[in-house]
Amino acid sequence: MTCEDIHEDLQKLTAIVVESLPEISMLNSASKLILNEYLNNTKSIDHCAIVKIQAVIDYMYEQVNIGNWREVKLFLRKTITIATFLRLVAHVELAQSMENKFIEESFKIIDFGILFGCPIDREPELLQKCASIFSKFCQKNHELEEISRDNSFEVVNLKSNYVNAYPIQIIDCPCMEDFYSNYIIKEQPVVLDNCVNHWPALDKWKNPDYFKKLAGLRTVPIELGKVYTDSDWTQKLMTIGEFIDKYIYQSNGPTGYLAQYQLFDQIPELKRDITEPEYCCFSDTDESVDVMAWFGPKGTISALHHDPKKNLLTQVVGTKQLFLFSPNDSEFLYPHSHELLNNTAQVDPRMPDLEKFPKYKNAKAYHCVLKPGQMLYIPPKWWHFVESLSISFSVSFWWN
Ligand SMILES: O=C(O)CCC(=O)C(=O)O
Repeated sequence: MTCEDIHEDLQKLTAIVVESLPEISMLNSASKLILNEYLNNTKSIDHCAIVKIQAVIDYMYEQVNIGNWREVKLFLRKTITIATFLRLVAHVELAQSMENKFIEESFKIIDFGILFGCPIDREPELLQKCASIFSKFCQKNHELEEISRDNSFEVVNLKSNYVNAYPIQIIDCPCMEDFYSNYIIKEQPVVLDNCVNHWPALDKWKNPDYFKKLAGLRTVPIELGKVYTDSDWTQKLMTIGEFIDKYIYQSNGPTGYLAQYQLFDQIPELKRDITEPEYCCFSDTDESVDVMAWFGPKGTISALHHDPKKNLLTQVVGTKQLFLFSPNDSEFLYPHSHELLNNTAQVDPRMPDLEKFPKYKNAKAYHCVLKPGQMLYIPPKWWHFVESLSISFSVSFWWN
């Protein structure tokens, strides 16, 4: 892969992007003019063009951050995607050399577009494809050291023997019929053993260098702080490399957690290491399954909360302990009263404050320690509290 190859691959995508301009026909005419002009004549791109393209991106970024994210008009986010693509083309056109800085900057441009833009119909994976072009370039031209095996994340072996909690049943990879009738229909949690033994992730993800090599330069949102209900909790964008170095191995400072993030949509190469469980076919809709990554150091906590979808939480690296409660026990768990937080409860099941929350004594807690290769089925609306007992990577599959 040479610079010429990068040019050529981007040129092919440029033709597709030009065809998708009607998707943003509602855009103001000044911005439209800029995008049209430079997409149709990439050779005319100069430093002044970069300033104009960046101004379109900045303006769109301002627009999408006004009001409720879910109500943002799609054409604004599609414009971010298209303008980001053009910004990348401009970056390549004016590059003096293909040094590390150039590659780093390329990934920064692409990830901004992935995080704040949205897929265009003509090529839904436009920016992911751009990222792959640059990843290939990195692998070929910047030979990275071999992954060292002794640098693996530590694994903690613990038994589930929490007092005052019922252990969640563990079963060996059930047949589809058994899982459907006894757990999905009856809405019962269960730990599944030996269902993901074939996942390459179980071996590959043990090693932090694997992520650094594959995606170290990619930007992701990291949650900083102990629990999302704390007032000092915040989020920060950083590269996966920086996150691993500063937060996965950290012993002081705030906890950093790559939590509930659709990492596999951003970096499809990682998706090859896992497979969607067949049990997800028991669905009431045609909607696709949401696949979320949870990557953090020892001690990450997801406060007691519930979600609307079925969930297969799969432990890939390290160990987590979970407490579950049936939706029938909601009143004993003291959900927050604010409407934005009413799916989150105030009780910490590890050390419940019975003076403050006396009704908790009526709640029936279920507990498990989830080990690498195990999957926990969490039925919709079941309350769950999650604590990582070591460095941990989990993947959850949410579906309706
Ligand atoms: O692993 C965690 O920290 C939380 C997982 C979770 O809440 C979920 O998958 O719904």
